[in-house]
Amino acid sequence: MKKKAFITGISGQDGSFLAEQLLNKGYEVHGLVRNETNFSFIQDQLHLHIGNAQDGNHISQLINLIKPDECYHLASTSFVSYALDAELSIVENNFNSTYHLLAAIKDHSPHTKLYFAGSSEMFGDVANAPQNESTSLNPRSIYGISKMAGAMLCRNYRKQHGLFICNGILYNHESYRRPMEFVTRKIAHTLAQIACGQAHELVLGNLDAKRDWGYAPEYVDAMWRMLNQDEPDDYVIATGQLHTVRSVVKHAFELVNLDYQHYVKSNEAYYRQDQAIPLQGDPSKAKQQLGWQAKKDIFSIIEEMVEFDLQRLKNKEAV
Ligand code: GDR
Repeated sequence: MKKKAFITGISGQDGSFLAEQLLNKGYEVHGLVRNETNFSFIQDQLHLHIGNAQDGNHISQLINLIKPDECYHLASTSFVSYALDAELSIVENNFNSTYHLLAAIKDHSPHTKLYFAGSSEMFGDVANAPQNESTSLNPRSIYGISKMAGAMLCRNYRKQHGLFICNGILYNHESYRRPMEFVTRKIAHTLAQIACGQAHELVLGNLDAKRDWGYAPEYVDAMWRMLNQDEPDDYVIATGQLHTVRSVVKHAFELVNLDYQHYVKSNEAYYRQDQAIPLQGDPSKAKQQLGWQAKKDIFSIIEEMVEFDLQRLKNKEAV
């Protein structure tokens, strides 16, 4: 019999790559979507359910109906903001949906294995780099706080109810499917516009900010590997390499033979709070236990993203 997977957030960057990989592995793939918009060329192979991850009754019905072998909880507000007020909706979105899924699995489908999409933002203000699974959580954004709360709830359900739940602690992971608000896609998209004469400048925040960036399709493979171990556990998924925003921008502009210094401006409006010690992951546990290792570096990733956006503009396709 086909294995069944249920993905919340299936229309997002990670959800869509994961759905493709699971279909290729022969899974029956179900996904939760907010509305009936077309999002992917594989849509006709998927079982899509319209609804909201915060609707506890609906989630409970879906889990009871599908009884998936694997559930990937990717739906969340994913943009990191450091404004701590007026952001109750981020906590509600990211925490309540996790609670509803856990309760539904416990009550209706305890054999379901759950993947929770945690984030390096849960580490927040760190004392040391690189960080691993034992590093204390000290989030500094509402997003990080909401993810930490979700991950803690997952750990407790795993321990108290014996459910198979894994927390992935994922560092930044990019692709041409990244939405525009994230820095890599902002760079690729605006550069393509500049190269096609449709824009004249790229305004970014702190060019010296450092990140540990990897490739989204590889990171969703790590999610699947976690759920296909004998025992549930938590894993840091990262490249272990830090690069500055500046080095990525410079490389991107060189691809179209332009000097970034003539086009790129830095505006403090886009600055984030300073981070003395950067978020840099130590993926040794994932390598040892999952046989997983990041392959594509941020420079090849941005190349792919720039090529994609140039092609899209040339074909006059919508973003
Ligand atoms: P991040 O991703 O907040 O790390 O969260 P983002 O791409 O937004 O920022 C990466 C780094 O670039 C710097 N930066 C800018 N960022 C944006 N968005 N826009 C700019 O103009 C700009 N200029 C410089 C930022 O300061 C930051 O240092 C991502 C998300 O995917 C989260 O959901 C996920 O949990 C974490 O990664 C791990």
